[in-house]
Amino acid sequence: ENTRATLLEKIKAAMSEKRFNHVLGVEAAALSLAERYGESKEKASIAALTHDYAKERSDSEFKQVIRDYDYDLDLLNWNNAIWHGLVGAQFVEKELGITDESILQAIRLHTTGASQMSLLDKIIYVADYIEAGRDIPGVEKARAIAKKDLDEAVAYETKHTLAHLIDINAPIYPKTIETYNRWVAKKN
Ligand code: DGI
Ligand code: FE
Ligand code: FE
Ligand code: FE
Repeated sequence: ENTRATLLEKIKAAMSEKRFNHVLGVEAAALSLAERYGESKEKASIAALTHDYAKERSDSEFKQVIRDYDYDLDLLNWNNAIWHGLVGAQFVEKELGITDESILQAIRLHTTGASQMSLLDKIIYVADYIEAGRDIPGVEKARAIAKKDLDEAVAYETKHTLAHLIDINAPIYPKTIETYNRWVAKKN
């Protein structure tokens, strides 16, 4: 049975103490956004606690899941940064028994965002960026925006993440571009 205590225990066992503290910070930020914007706090809590559950899995585990569960095989050309959410939701479903599709989707989209995002998707995407332990340049601005306009916070985070990735010559996953086009460029 998935009481909060058993869920926390499984999550703690799956990651470093540093990452576990990040997850608790994301939960606190997500609960605050859920309160402010009218989302289920229980869903926000579970999605936040599980969003990085698979992040410390090996590349070979991800590749096996991509092959075994009929994911787009182009995913094999990417890496943990892209896999741990998009494919990581599969581990959350299978190992933690979480079947709520809205929670699984928020986990899938938490790194890249998407052109279409539910309120819960936006809350997890933004909470991951603004949680109290984060020390990203501009995070204070992101926190202030998140209190006023969640869509604007999605846009701010997307723009700054993309600018950083370009700065370091990182490959951009197509879904990240889709998120930029919809929420930053506001292209229909
Ligand atoms: O798992 P977290 O560190 O809490 O945060 P995250 O899941 O939002 O981001 C993980 C990493 O993924 C972060 O370093 C930014 C990076 N990322 C996001 N979009 C893309 C990306 N990396 C690449 N190469 N391409 C992307 O499109
Ligand atoms: Fe993540
Ligand atoms: Fe993020
Ligand atoms: Fe995270």
